[in-house]
Amino acid sequence: MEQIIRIAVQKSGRLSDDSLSLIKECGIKFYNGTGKLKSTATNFPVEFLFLRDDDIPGYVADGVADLGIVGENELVEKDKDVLTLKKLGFSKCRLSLAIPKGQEYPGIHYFQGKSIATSYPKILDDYLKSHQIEAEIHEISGSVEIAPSIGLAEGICDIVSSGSTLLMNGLKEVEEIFKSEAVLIGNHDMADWKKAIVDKLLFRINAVQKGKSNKYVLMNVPNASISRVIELIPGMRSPTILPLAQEGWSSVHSVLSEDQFWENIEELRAAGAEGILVVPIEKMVI
Ligand code: PRT
Ligand code: ZN
Repeated sequence: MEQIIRIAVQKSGRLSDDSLSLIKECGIKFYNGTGKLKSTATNFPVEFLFLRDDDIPGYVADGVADLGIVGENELVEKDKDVLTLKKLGFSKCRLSLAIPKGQEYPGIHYFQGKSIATSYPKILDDYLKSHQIEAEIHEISGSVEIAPSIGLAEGICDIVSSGSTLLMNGLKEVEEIFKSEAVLIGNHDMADWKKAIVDKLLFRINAVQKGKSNKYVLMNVPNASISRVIELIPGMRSPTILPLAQEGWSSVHSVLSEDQFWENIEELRAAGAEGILVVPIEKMVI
């Protein structure tokens, strides 16, 4: 039998583009024709299943898929026994409680005895219990934000990203109850040969993620300032220093996180660095 693992990804929705981009950035090539439910990579032992996100935790728990990419909100709500292998840093959002904007909000006890509409009854129930609030949970599968205006519930618990959906529906966010981002999940009982493929994939994902959070920077520095500049941008092992054609100057190359770069930019300029270039890194293996 061909040794190949299966990854479940969302067929179409807010997770799918970033999931597929990550896989492509890992150098994995596959054909993703519209309407396809399955696709096999041409250069890595993996087959993709394109599914609704709601089904992904269950498919991975049952071993129909070995891995899956899903939002933490969906994972915790479905409460399936799977491994969380890696946070992926995209599809970030929060699950929040919201109420009509004209209402005063004195604190979480506002919800005592109230009705709340949500597609996430488990996460909401856990949250309310942990705050000793008894409320009536109305589970609905979509358009949660209209529930208060049609008299279905007094508040809602829904995913918020920019907040504009709440605003458009005359609601205000009052409690953030859960933070979510896309995660790579895995089946608990994978054979060793499958784990070896998963390790290779995780190695690639790490290289892509490190590359994204770091930048390659180049700058011209007067030789007298090189030691100060090295202190500011120490790099992976140490910066590369190349002489410029103009005497007394060098080109200093280093790798640093984008945050570190912005934190040190003023000091770099004060040390005499000029002609500073910041270049994206595709992959980074340390
Ligand atoms: O068809 P399928 O079941 O696969 O997809 P779906 O419709 O259930 O999910 P989808 O594609 O909408 O979202 C997939 C995952 O993306 C979610 O489970 C979250 O983990 C994540 N995510 C990130 C979001 C959002 N951002 C988001 N903004 N999921 C939903 N929304 C919706 C939210 O429900 C609300 O209606 O966007 C609206 C709020 O957005 P703002 O920007 O107006 O606040
Ligand atoms: Zn869904």
